[in-house]
Amino acid sequence: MTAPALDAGLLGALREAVGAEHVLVEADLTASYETDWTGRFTGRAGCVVRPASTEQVAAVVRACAAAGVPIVVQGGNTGLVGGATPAGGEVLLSLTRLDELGEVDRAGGQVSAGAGVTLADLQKHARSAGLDFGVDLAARDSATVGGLVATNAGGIRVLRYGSMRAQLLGAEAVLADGSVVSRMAGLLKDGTGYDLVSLLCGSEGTLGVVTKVRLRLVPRLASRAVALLAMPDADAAIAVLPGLRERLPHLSAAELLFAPGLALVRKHGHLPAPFGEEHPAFLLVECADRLDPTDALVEAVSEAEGLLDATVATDSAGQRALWAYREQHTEAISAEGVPVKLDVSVPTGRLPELVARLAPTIAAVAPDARPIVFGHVNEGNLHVNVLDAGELAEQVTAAVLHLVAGLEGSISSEHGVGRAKCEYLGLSRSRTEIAAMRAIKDALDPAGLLNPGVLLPAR
Ligand code: 2HG
Ligand code: ZN
Repeated sequence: MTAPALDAGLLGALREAVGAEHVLVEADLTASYETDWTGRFTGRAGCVVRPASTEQVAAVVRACAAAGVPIVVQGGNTGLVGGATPAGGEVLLSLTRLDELGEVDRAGGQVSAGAGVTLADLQKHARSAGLDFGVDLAARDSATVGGLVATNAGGIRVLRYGSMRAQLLGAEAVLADGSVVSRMAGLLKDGTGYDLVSLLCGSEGTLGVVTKVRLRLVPRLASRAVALLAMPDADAAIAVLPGLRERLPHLSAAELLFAPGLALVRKHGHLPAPFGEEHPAFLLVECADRLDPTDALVEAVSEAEGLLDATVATDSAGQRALWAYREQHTEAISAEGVPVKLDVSVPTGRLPELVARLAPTIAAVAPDARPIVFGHVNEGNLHVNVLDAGELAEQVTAAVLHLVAGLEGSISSEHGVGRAKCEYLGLSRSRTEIAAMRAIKDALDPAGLLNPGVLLPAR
């Protein structure tokens, strides 16, 4: 695949904006930006540009706008829906050099972070000031703040702190014409009209390039207890959660996993079995508090109905070992093959029905496919990874997403819509909503230069 050649005038303007060494055109330098983490999405960029400030991003966007060349925005390249991979010929704007972290405002419980700061660095920074950041997820070492905002990322602590949008107190962004909006004061109350910051969150780079954000921090809760509960089936695992939530005000995570996913994690991660016997379904729960939450967790777990077995870890090595069973799912699945990746949610009351109908729905269109299901049970959010679907990948996608829509669910819970799901957006959003989204897109990006082909379906 040869890179579509960019106009020499545009390349010159980009080099002037960010410095020649930060405009990459050679295939061996651009390759790692052009294929997504899963290997499912790939495309040649006209070039990769690596700005280091909002001003440089604005200069790049102005140059691209003048030349009429579209832009794809990328952070840590950990996205799972092709939203940050070029389709062909775009300028790929990599924001990883925007990695500045401001001083933690302990009085306000806030911090400013550049779009290229990794989640792990943000967490470390907050913790060094005695606070913490409310969003956490397995890709923490590579995923960047900009990508978390673009997708309104969720992760493992939504139960306690909400998704990325709930952490966002302000943002700085470059709009499609190169103008800059900056709302970084971190106001806790602001009733002055449309909330552009909130609108940018979840817009997947289609309305503006977020370069910096102001984030809410949460108290640092250093005492943790983690339990893995073995359950007879999904229904029993799901049914346990309301009781745990009521009894454990410090519950901070509740994750669902099943034997097939655990088997892959054990195989590829070379991990021992968590229990002496094999079990069909598991709930991983964590409590976090200032005082040790172990006793409360043990008591609540011992009263859980349908429990087949349970193990509780109080030291951090044991806790990491239990979390590995859940967090290594994505990598273990990828080590096995390139899966169909779906990320769906349903109203929590309908979660048992979704779990029950998934396997037969997939088997009806792809009898040899292997579904691996896991997820965030409190939000009714399942990650449906399907291995060995082969040429039936699109049929599997359509079947699962229609099933979810029939249960009043969302075709994308926390990974975004990207290129992968945009043709299915109408299953979760009405014509009126999509028309309103298009009107917003057309108003802010009339030439359609920002992430074309992502989020909104073709007209
Ligand atoms: C997780 O919860 C991530 O671990 C990734 O959202 C899910 O790989 C997936 O399907
Ligand atoms: Zn997830």
